[in-house]
Order: sequence, then C-alpha cells, then structure tokens
Amino acid sequence: MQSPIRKRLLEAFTNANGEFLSGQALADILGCSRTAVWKHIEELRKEGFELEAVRKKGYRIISTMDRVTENEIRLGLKTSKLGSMIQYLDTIDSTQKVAHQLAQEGCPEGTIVVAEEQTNGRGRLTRHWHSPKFTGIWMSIVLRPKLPPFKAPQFTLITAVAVVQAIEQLCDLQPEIKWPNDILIKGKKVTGILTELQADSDKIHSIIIGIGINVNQTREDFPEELHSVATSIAIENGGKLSRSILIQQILANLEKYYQIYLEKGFAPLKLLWESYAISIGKDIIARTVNEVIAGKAIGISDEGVLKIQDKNGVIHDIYSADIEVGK
Ligand code: BT5
Repeated sequence: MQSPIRKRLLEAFTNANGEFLSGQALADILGCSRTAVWKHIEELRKEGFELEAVRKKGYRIISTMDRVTENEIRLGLKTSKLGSMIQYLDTIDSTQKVAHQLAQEGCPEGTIVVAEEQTNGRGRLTRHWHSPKFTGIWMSIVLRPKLPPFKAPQFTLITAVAVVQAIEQLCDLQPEIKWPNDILIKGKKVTGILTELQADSDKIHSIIIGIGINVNQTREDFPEELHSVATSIAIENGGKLSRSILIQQILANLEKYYQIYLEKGFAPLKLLWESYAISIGKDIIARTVNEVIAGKAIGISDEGVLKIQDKNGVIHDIYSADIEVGK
C-alpha cells in the first residue's frame, strides 16, 4: 500500500494532464520540501516511469511501463471510491482469493486487487481462468451495498455494461454481452465476470466482483483448447491497449453506474444492459447445474434473472447457466 504523499503526487500529475508541474508547486500541493518531492520523483523513475525534468518548468510524466501497478493505475484515475485502496500483486493464485480475505478483514469499499498474472485464476463452478503474465486484466473489486443477497446477480450485469462501454470508449470495437457473465467480440470471449458474496441470509457484507479481460494476448498466447472460443482486444483491434488506462475507464464507468443503481435501482441499467445483450429474443439452450432448457430468451427480470419461454409456452426463470445462442 502507498503513502498518502505518493497518492497525492500521482493525483497532481493526473490533474496536470501532461503539463509541467514545478518543484515548488508540487511541494505546496504535497506539503513537503522540494527535496522530498525530488525523492518521490526518483522512486517513480526507478519503478519505470519516464519523467522529464526541465529547469524553470518542473516535471512531467512522459511514459509508463505498461504495468498495472498501483502507481500506473493512480496516474489518470478519476474515481473517488473505486480504487480508494489498490492491492497490486506481480503473481498470485487468484485475485478473488486475496479480495475475499481483505473483505473479511474490513477493507474499505472500492478496494481493488490486481495482478500481472494468476496461476490459478477461477471461473464459475471451479473452472480455470487462463491469466498469463503482463497481457490481461485480472482484477477483483470489493463493494459493500446494503442489500439482500438475491440482488447480487445484478452486479454481474452492471459490471458487464461498465466493461463493454470502456472497451467501446477506447477502441473501435463493438463488444456484446452474453448472459450472464460473458463479453464477446465477434462471437469469441474477451471477458469473463465472476461475482461472489460474503453474506448472511438477508444481508450482503461484501460483493467481490472478479473481472478477467484478455487485452494484449496474441493468438499464440492462448492454449489450444481456447483457440476457437477466446480472443483478445489486441487481436480484434489490431494493436495493443494500455491495461491501466482500460482499468481506469472501467472503474470510472462502474463508479457512475453503481451510484445510479444506489439512487434509482436496477431499472435504468437493465435497459442499458439489454441494448448490449446478444441472447435476448433468440432461441437459446441454457445448461444449468441440474437441467437443460431450450426456448426463446424473452428478457431478464428486474433482478437480472433470465426468462426463457419453451416451445409449450412455459416461462422458466434461469438464475445461473451456460448459454448457447442459436439464430
Ligand atoms: C468466467 O467463468 O468467465 C469468470 C472468469 C473470471 C476471471 C476473473 S480474473 C480476476 C478474478 N480472479 C479470479 O480468480 N477470477 C476472476 P466461466 O463463465 O465459468 O468461464 C470459464 C471458461 O472460460 C473456462 O472453462 C474456459 O472455457 C474459458 N476460459 C478460460 N480462460 C479464458 C480466457 N482467458 N479467455 C476466454 N475464455 C477463457
């Protein structure tokens, strides 16, 4: 975790938008001496930031290392709650596991855990999530909404909207959402979301939202078994994207939608979600843990539950499933 001074230094550079900040201005903002400012700048340099220092003008940051360190995420972060605490890890088994532990220990709402690599990334139902080093976003976010647990699936949907929009804002791509937790580009999976809970029967203590995004992988970076089902932003966009900038955009979108959700409920976000969803109105097959249901996806309920009408006209509520989309 970072010192408050370092946090404020990165905030100052974020607000400067690439302009120079004089040593004196920084000393005033941080409430420390110019020598102390210089020491903090040197530490940033050691971490891989390229800084320009010009006499009489001051300092500015000209490039970063394209890592997802706390400093890189903070430089450009415009949120107030999400990212209030950032736990950065080079290698970890699963960011979900660390986030669960921090949530249990009472970490602030908006804490994020992010890693360069996961050695045992998790999907739903104990599936594996492939998370190679320096290529993707492997991140977990802790929220603490005062809600009953049955509302939790809505957070998967809100997060999906935040991610789809962030990709659209930064690239010339049109990702789509496949209920409940997949984001696809041209039919291949680019993002998976895993929403987990710490709750009593009537009250959520924490929601832990895991987001896995394939950002800069080449085709060869995927194992054989994922070649036909997975893709990355770089493959589809024809070029690399800064992972920390994408994280900043996702956090900004999610913070905005979380606020709308707390003020106005799920209804306005449901409409937005439906505008990105591919499964609605189509014939689908839903494989739940217990059964297979085929029919037309007619929409989602206000709780985020998928509604399927089978050929006999019976409507089924699907809480969790893998979906195969037909025509
Ligand atoms: C998911 O599960 O899609 C949820 C993935 C969540 C991953 C994040 S990363 C940060 C956080 N920490 C964690 O440990 N997990 C979360 P599911 O719908 O069950 O999909 C899993 C399936 O997707 C696998 O069985 C594979 O077929 C496929 N898959 C695995 N890795 C993939 C990848 N990198 N890209 C696309 N598909 C993948």
